[in-house]
Amino acid sequence: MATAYLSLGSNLGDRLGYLTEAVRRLAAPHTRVSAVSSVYETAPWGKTDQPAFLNMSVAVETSLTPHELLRHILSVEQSLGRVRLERWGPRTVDIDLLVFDQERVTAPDLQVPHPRMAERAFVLVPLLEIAPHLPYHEALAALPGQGIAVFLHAGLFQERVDG
Ligand code: GSY
Repeated sequence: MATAYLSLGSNLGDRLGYLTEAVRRLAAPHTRVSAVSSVYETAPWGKTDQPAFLNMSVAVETSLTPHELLRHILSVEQSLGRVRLERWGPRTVDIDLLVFDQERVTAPDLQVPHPRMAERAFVLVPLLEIAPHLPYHEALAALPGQGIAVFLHAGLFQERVDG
C-alpha cells in the first residue's frame, strides 16, 4: 500500500457539495481515504477574476500505481461534471495528485511530486495540516499571504462525508 496526498478545489456551484461528493467517490476497493483536512476558502490564484475557491487535501492509502490513481482521479472529476473550458478557469472540482510515497514520476501526463505545489499556499496549508512531516514548511513560510481562511473544520467535513 502506498500513501498519496491529493489537493481538491472547487469554485463553481455548490462548492462544498462537490468536495464532499468527490471525497466519497475517491473511496474505492483499491483506494481508502485515510485523512481529510479542513476546508479552506481561498482567493483565486492565477486568473484572479473568478469566484473564490474552497480547497482541501486528503490522504489516500492505495494499491494502485501513480498512473492508475491518476485515472481514478480523472474519472471522479469527470463524474462530477468537470469540464476543462479554460486552463486557469472556474471548475466544479479539480483534483491534483501531489505526492505518492517517495516516488518521483516525470511523464508527459503526470509529474509527482506536483511541480507547482510549493508555489501555492492554497495547496500547502491543507496538505501540511494532515501531513506535517512533509518538507514544505519553508516553502509555505516564503509565500506571501494568499487570503486563506478556514471554512469548515476537518471533523465537521468528515461528518458530511459519512452523512
Ligand atoms: O490549481 C487548481 C485550480 N486553481 C485554484 C485553486 O484550487 N484555488 C485557488 N485559490 N486558486 C486557484 N487557481 C486555480 S487554476
